Amino acid sequence: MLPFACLAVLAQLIDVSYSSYAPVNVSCPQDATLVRSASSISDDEKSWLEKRHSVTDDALSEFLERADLDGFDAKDFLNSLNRSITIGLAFSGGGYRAMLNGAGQVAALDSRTEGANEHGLGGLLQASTYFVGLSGGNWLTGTLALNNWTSVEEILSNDTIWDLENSIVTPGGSDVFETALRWQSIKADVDEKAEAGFDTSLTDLWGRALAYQFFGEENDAEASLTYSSIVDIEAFQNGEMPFPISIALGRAPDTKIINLNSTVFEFNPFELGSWDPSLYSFANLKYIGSNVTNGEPTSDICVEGFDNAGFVLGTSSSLFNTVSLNVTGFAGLSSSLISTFLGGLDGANDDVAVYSPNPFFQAGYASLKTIVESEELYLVDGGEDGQNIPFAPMLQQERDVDVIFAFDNSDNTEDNFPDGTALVATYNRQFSVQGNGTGFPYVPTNDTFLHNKLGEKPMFLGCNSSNLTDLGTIPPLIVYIPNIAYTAWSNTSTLKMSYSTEDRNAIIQNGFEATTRFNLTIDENWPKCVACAIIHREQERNGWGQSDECAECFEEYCWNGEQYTGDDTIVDRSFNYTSSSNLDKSDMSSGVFEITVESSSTVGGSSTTSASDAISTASSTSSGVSSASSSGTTTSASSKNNAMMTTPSMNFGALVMAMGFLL
Ligand SMILES: *[C@@H]1O[C@H](CO)[C@@H](O)[C@H](O)[C@H]1NC(C)=O
Ligand SMILES: *[C@@H]1O[C@H](CO)[C@@H](O)[C@H](O)[C@H]1NC(C)=O
Ligand SMILES: *[C@@H]1O[C@H](CO)[C@@H](O)[C@H](O)[C@H]1NC(C)=O
Ligand SMILES: *[C@@H]1O[C@H](CO)[C@@H](O)[C@H](O)[C@H]1NC(C)=O
Ligand SMILES: *[C@@H]1O[C@H](CO)[C@@H](O)[C@H](O)[C@H]1NC(C)=O
Ligand SMILES: *[C@@H]1O[C@H](CO)[C@@H](O)[C@H](O)[C@H]1NC(C)=O
Ligand SMILES: *[C@@H]1O[C@H](CO)[C@@H](O)[C@H](O)[C@H]1NC(C)=O
Ligand SMILES: *[C@@H]1O[C@H](CO)[C@@H](O)[C@H](O)[C@H]1NC(C)=O
Ligand SMILES: *[C@@H]1O[C@H](CO)[C@@H](O)[C@H](O)[C@H]1NC(C)=O
Ligand SMILES: *[C@@H]1O[C@H](CO)[C@@H](O)[C@H](O)[C@H]1NC(C)=O
Ligand SMILES: *[C@@H]1O[C@H](CO)[C@@H](O)[C@H](O)[C@H]1NC(C)=O
Ligand SMILES: CC(=O)N[C@H]1CO[C@H](CO)[C@@H](O)[C@@H]1O
Repeated sequence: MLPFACLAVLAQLIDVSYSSYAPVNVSCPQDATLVRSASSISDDEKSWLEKRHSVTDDALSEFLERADLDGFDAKDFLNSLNRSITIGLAFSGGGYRAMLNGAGQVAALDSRTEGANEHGLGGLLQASTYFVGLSGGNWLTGTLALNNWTSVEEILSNDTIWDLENSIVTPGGSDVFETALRWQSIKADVDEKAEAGFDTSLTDLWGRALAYQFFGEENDAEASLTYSSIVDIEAFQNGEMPFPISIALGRAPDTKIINLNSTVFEFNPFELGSWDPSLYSFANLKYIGSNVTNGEPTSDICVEGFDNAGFVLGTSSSLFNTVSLNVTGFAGLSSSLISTFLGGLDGANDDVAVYSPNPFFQAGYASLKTIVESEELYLVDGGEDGQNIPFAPMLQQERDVDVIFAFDNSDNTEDNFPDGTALVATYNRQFSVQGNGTGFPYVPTNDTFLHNKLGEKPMFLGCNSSNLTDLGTIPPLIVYIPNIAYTAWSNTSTLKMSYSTEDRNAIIQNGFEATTRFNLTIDENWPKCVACAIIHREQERNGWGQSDECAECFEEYCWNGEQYTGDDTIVDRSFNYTSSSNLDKSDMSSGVFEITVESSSTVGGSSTTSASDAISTASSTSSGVSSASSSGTTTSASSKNNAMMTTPSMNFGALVMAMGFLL
């Protein structure tokens, strides 16, 4: 045990002054308003898309040729269209489970991955336009994009990125000094932002800590790296990488987030904003942090650097609010420790990422004034409204997406597999005011999903446009790919904070297999069927028929549209997901499968679950949002074992607990 005082002395001995995390003053860009209406995509995105589409057209042509559909000439087909086919990828939330499964899933689409072209869907990533992540999924998309558009294979050969052997809370492992120094330097960075006059929140600490895992330790974990700096990456400028987007939710002060009212924000390399009527505005991302009124800077001095990369990735995954914070409620922890880590933080809103000043202050485009009237903007974890797969940016008609590949690594069931709840949330939202003309195809209910074992293989939704004419608009076709366990128990807890390199790699490999129908051994025609899904909306638009081969694929993979209404929905994992699975239920008690404590999700100020309760009894009561699958906190706490002591969770309560042990 290292006495706390000792740490304080240590901190003074070491130079912990870094100059780069705090935002800086710059002169404002000339005659530019910093906020615009969401009535279209930005001019920047438009001109970027031209470059990207010339790359995706070629990549898609190659992908379709490799798929080798009967009597189909890919070049002729694409040339006969008067537009480019737009493909989007969506990676769900679910902590490190989602990041790692997502890594395997994206590797299966990446022609840079060994074996992806031979027994996977290699080239699909190169043919995709949008690359959207939420929470744990945004750690994946953000790590790839912000490391100079690296690949999963490159990351695995790099021993500093995604080193999860030690948890984020105790990065030094058994080396308590290393851990103490790490937190000390994180604290110094956040203090510096506060000293520069900005409100800080726990998400600042969280985002800085994440940065060490995503960007390596050099340069103080890239303390000054911003999300908007993606526009400087050569691969982005040349249109050689897809358009990364990270999702978060807006929360008006003292409100709860519910699905139909949430404001879905997107961070993209150019902008931060929302298509939802409650905001309907986009702000120039590089200058958020500047004082503005309706997008007009209030002085000549603007601010840059607020969109710190770690902070943005932390915002999308700001899970702190799944356990309401009650700092004074922590028994047995010295108040000096707490005040050290919370000193200078704004106590009232510790559970959200604080964006102050609000870039949308008095913006004139919102139909609901709650967000634009506040001087601060509060953002929370992107999955809190149950929409754990980030579809929203790709359902906007302005973006004109043909097909979305949706990777669902949610933990809806007792044993942390998805049950399609995220699909239901997005389906329902289209009929609310916030839906605003977005369409989403009919989806199976969770009961149907479980009863019909729809989690055992990929599924196409919205196959037939003529059955979708009652919806506001014809939505993209959805290719849904769930987390399926073939060679590793990939259903780890959302709150599992450390992974041995072996387990990490096993889950990534399994993600590849889940995306490729077990390396095409279950269905060698899988790439053909994916090709059929990609070209389908264009065939429909042009009134071209589908080949027999594609019709067979649709028979195999399209949801039949029938809902199950009985009550036999219990899933017994002793069945094989497929006969090719190498796993057996008995493995579940060992290997990488692990059960850990979770607390039920509570959002907003009115439902409070004291963190100390959650920690000491692992049972919490909640009047919060029951449908929030978030990054996977649906399951009630009491049904899971208390393993908090050995598996610190990513909520702040555990962070303080762990520091308590350490010190
Ligand atoms: C930035 O400008 C504001 C307003 O002029 C000033 O109060 C603040 O001290 C400046 N910050 C720095 C770091 O110079
Ligand atoms: C593209 O082709 C479709 C179908 O042939 C047609 O309806 C549409 O007007 C065309 N759009 C443009 C911009 O040429
Ligand atoms: C599936 O393919 C991946 C990528 O080539 C490979 O790493 C993995 O070992 C393969 N799985 C099996 C079961 O052969
Ligand atoms: C980024 O990657 C490109 C290759 O895609 C390489 O040419 C360039 O040097 C890299 N830039 C940095 C800063 O590493
Ligand atoms: C690992 O990644 C970091 C950060 O991008 C980079 O500086 C370093 O050179 C990489 N190391 C290896 C061995 O590739
Ligand atoms: C949701 O939005 C509707 C329409 O603006 C409003 O009437 C309702 O009170 C909101 N519900 C919540 C819980 O904020
Ligand atoms: C922004 O406004 C706040 C509050 O009025 C002020 O403290 C700060 O100095 C301003 N920042 C700049 C860069 O003008
Ligand atoms: C926080 O915890 C203290 C001590 O357990 C308790 O008295 C107080 O009511 C709690 N506050 C809230 C907002 O739950
Ligand atoms: C399906 O979802 C509903 C609503 O969220 C929930 O009440 C029900 O328990 C779920 N069914 C199963 C089998 O999990
Ligand atoms: C077709 O539309 C009906 C509603 O009109 C819906 O209930 C059904 O599930 C849809 N079928 C498919 C395959 O989506
Ligand atoms: C599991 O797969 C094996 C091998 O294909 C098969 O023999 C067995 O019947 C399957 N078990 C279940 C419960 O489906
Ligand atoms: C298609 C559609 O309904 N668009 C609306 C979205 O919301 C904005 C702002 O409220 C309206 O102006 C659009 O007409």
